[in-house]
Amino acid sequence: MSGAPGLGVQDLDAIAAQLDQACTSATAMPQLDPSLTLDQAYEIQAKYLARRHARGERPIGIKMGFTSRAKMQQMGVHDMIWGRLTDRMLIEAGVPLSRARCVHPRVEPEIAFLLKAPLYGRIDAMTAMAAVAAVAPALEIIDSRYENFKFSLTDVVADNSSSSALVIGPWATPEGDLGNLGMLLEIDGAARQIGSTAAILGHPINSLVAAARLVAERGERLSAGDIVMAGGATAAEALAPGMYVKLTVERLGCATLSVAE
Ligand code: OOG
Ligand code: MG
Repeated sequence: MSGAPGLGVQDLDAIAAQLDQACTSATAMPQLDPSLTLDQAYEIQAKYLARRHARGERPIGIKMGFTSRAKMQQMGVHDMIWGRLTDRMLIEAGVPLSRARCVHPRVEPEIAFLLKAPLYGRIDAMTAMAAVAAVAPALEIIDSRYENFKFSLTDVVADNSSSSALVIGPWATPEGDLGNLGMLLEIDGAARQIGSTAAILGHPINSLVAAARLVAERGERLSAGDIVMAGGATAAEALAPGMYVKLTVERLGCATLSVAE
């Protein structure tokens, strides 16, 4: 048993299996029991990912969520969260996203960090930056497994923070200040979101600082070779078949995605 009365290990396993099933079958499910604690939600997330790892998926890092005001406002959740990334989520350049494999996918503009050293616990921004091997423009495809993309903090954490897929643009060694780079998200050639890396906790490195602290709270660590997604800088945009998405980040270049049926 762990956490709140009434929800035992069995239940957490069952919820993890239900989320896994919702994801693999691309079918929305109802929100979870509101009495779940945040600890239990992260436990469900770990159990859900353990199922995916048992099927051969490899961990590649983590994603941060709700690191910008725009994202908090869009979803009505005001606490930072994190989720686990696997190699199956990576979309190679030129490979389309299959809409049919998602419940109701959305895309958001992000920055990805690639680590060259482990990070753990309370660190400062200088330490975090020294552990960064490369940065890249990145698109995150989020796909809540809950009906109508509606969730509470514990719901979304259990659902691996809506992780679905990601596209990473060209990696570059970090040069100059990353703190206020323009970000333009276009869909089919029309500007849909315009922002700045400054929207991510004032500076995207602060998201890496927070990531090191938040994973340590769960007894985990970031390792060399890990990818850390800093979180959406703007609100997310709904995806439909036929769309072509392009993110341009000042000085870092582009990440693109096309959506198939
Ligand atoms: C939850 C995931 C949030 C971000 O970048 O803020 C997130 C969601 O919005 O469904 O990925
Ligand atoms: Mg995101």
